[in-house]
Amino acid sequence: MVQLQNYINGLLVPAANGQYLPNIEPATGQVFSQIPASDAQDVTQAVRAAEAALPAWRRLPAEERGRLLVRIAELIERDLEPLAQAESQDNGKPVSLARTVDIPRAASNFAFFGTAAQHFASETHFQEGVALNYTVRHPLGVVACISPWNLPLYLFTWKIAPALAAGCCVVAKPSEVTPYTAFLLSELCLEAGLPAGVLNIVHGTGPVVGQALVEHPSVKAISFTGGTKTGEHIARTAAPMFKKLSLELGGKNPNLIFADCDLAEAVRTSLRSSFANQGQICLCGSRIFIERSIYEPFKEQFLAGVAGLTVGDPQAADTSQGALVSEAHLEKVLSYIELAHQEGGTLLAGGQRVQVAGRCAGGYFLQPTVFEGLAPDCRVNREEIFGPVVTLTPFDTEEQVLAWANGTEYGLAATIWTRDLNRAHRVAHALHSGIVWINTWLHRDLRTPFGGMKNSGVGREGGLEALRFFTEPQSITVKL
Ligand code: TXE
Repeated sequence: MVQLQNYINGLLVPAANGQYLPNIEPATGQVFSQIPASDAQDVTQAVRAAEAALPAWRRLPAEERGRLLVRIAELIERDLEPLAQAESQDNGKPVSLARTVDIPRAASNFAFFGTAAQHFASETHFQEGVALNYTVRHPLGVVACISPWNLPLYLFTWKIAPALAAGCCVVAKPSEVTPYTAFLLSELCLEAGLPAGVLNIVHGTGPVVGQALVEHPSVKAISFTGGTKTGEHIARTAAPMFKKLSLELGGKNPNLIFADCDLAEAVRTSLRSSFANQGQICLCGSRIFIERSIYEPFKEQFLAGVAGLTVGDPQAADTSQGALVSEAHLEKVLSYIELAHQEGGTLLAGGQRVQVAGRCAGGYFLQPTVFEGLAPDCRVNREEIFGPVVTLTPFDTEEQVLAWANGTEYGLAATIWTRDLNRAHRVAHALHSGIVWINTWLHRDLRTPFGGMKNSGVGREGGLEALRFFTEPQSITVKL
C-alpha cells in the first residue's frame, strides 16, 4: 500500500492529526494508496513555511528561479514512465494517454514558465518633457493552487509553475481523488533542490483543506480549476477578503460542423474531442451540431468510429477508453444517460456500464455514448456531464447554430469545421467562448490566453496572463 505524505517546508510529513484517507484505483475499484487527511493545522504550517521562504525566493534573479523550474521539468521527463503509470492507476485514464499527453505537458509547463520568467517585462509610459511612468510587477506573495482530478499533474503544474516563476511561494492542493503524481512531484522538487517552503503540497479533502486555504488571511490569490459550483463557493468566501481569483470552471462545448468541411477530418477529431480521457476534459465538445445536408454521412462515419473504440484496462496498449474517475462520477454520468432517455433522446451508441474481465472486474467503465433527437435547450444539452456522452443535432442556418451554441450558461471552448475562411472568422467572433478552434481541437500554444466566458470562469491562464495574475502591478511616476 503506497502511503503519500504532505510536502511542507521541504519535508515529506504525515498530516498533523496522523489520519489517512483511502485512495481508490478506478480501474479496479480497490484501495491502492492512502493520503494524509490533512486539516487546517497543516494548512497553517504550510502557509507559515511559504511566508518564511518568500523574501529569499522573490529576491532570487528570475534566471535562477527559472533554472530550478527547468530542472524540475527535466526530472519529470526522466521519470516519464513511472509518472504515466501512476497517473493512469490513480485516474483510470489509458497509460498511453498519460505517457503522450499528461506527463509531457507537465514537464512543458515547468520548462515554459521557467524560461518565460526571464522574458517577462513591465511597461513604461513616457510623457515627453513631463513625466516618466513605469510599472513594477511585484510577486503577490503566498498563493494557493487548487486543482481537479481529470488532468491531475497537467493542471497542477499549469498553476504552480507560473506562480513560482513570478516569485510567489505556493501552497498547493491536488484533488483528493487523484493525489498520487502530486506526491511524486514533491519528491522531484526535493531532488531538484527547490528551497524549503517555496512550494508546499497539502493533501486532503476540498471542504477541509481547500476551504482552510481559501479562508487563510495570508493567502493573497487563489488559482482554482474545478466544478462551477465549487468555484462559486470559493468566490463567495474569497471576495470579502479581496483575494485575487483565477477560476477555470466547467464547459458545455459545441462543435459546429458545416457542410463544406473536410468531413473525414471533422469526424476523426470530433471522436477525440468527444471521448478523449473518457470525455472528462473541460474542453471536450459534447454538443455536436451538424449542417443538415451532411448529417447522415457524419452520423454514419462517427458511429463507425465509436464502434472502433476499445473500453478496457487502462494499462493495455490497445485501450482507448479507460475507467471513469470514481463510482460517484460514474453514477452521475449514468444519471444523465437516464435523463437523456426521459427527455426523448434516441440512443445511437453505448449507454451501458461495461464489465471488464480479470483484474478490472470492479472498475468504473462506461461505453462511449451517443444520442440524437434531443432539443438544443434540454437539460442534457445545457448541463455539464463531464463523461463520454455526446449529442448529435442537425442545423439549417448559421444564425440558428450560433444561437444554440451560445445558448448555455457556459462559454469555455468551441470548434468550427468549415473551409470558408470568412465564415470561420465571422462565426468565431460571434461565439461566446473563451477558446475557439477552427478545423482542429485541443491545439495548445502555452503563450495563448486560456479560460472561459460566462459561468466557465474568471480570468485567463497561460503565457503572460498567468505571470500577470501572480503579480501586483505598481505604477511609479517621476516628474521630469
Ligand atoms: O470537483 P470539485 P468535483 C466538473 C465536472 C464534475 C464536477 C464536480 O462537471 O462532475 O465539476 O467535480 C477542491 N474549497 N469539473 O466535485 O469539487 C477539490 O478538493 C476549496 C470540471 O470533483 O470542484 C479539488 O481539489 N477547494 C473541471 C478541486 O476543488 C475545494 C474538472 C476540484 O474539485 C472545495 C473537475 C472548497 N470548499 C470537475 N471543495 C474542469 N473545469 O476541468 C472542493 N475543493
